[in-house]
Amino acid sequence: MTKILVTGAAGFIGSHTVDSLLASGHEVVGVDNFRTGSRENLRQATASPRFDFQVMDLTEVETFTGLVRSQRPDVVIHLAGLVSVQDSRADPALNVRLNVGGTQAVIDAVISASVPRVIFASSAAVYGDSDGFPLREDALKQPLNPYGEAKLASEALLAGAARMHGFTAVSLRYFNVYGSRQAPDSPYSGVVSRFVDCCRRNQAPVIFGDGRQTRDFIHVRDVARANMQAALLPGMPSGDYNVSSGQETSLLDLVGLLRAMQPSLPVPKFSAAQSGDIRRSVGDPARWCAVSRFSPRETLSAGLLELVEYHSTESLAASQLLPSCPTKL
Ligand code: UD2
Repeated sequence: MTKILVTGAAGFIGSHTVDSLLASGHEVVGVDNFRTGSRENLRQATASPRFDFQVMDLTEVETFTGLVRSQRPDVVIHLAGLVSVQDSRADPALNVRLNVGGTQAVIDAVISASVPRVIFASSAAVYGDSDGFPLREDALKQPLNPYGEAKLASEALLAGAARMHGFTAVSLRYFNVYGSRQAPDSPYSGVVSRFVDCCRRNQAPVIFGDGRQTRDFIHVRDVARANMQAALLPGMPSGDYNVSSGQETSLLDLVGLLRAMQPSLPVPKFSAAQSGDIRRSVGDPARWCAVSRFSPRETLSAGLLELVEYHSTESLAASQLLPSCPTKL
């Protein structure tokens, strides 16, 4: 049994990672400050006697180092951070404090507690306006926002510390992650969660731009499995790895898949393209596949169908619980 400390444990990717680790029989210490994560995401995990949870902010460096020193995990999976690209633009200093400062706090703690391995949640945002598709790890890195810059800086800090102090540092560059527990209700939510929510409401999805921009969608269970493999594989080499499906899907294709599942979904509306939007994104997963024998298990159509069905069952259950709408309040 391996003991793994997960930062950002109550978040979208964090909670799925915790669930996978517990299901495989490991001991997990979860840390989260609930800035964006929720207790609800940890409902399954908290039922396990092998799960310990601490409400904590990584930027309280001494407290966090104290926790890592007392728990002595075999691996730290560092997923905590400012997750919104828009927030990183609105408040670049907060982005540096949470996304670069948070990584430095993890580095300080693992050195102090002699933790032999760190897995870091990096992002396809490090490539930004790159070329040569599918993107390989050595592609040009030109982030288009402070979030991508902070991920790139964190990768460099971790790799440097790993070389100097002799631990293993693995940065996993997730592409567009989708799946359950991704909030659909913020203007900054991922496109899949927003469009699936449109299915639930039977409302027209709004496409920013012409819909020909592409993304590489990867299911959160595949990402959780990649995190677990990176944490547990014997002799895992330090380095940067794409965690991607290798499949390039346009937004028009995404809407087409959803309309095939739910023919009543209204045709999409089109709105102005978002500034700084990436035109093409698809990652080559070959490096990670070679190290881990990883191949994504979840196809986009099966993953979407599961989400659409999950949300329709949820809204049916909610409508049965709710009293009928009052005509006047
Ligand atoms: C995603 C991640 C970001 C970072 C980046 C890496 C999310 C929310 N963001 O940004 O954190 O990792 O990838 O490159 O996961 N769109 C619409 N209609 C909508 C919502 C979005 O047309 O209602 C478009 C949007 O303009 C973009 C595409 O859909 O062209 C994907 O948008 P996104 O916010 O899901 O993800 P992205 O790739 O901008």
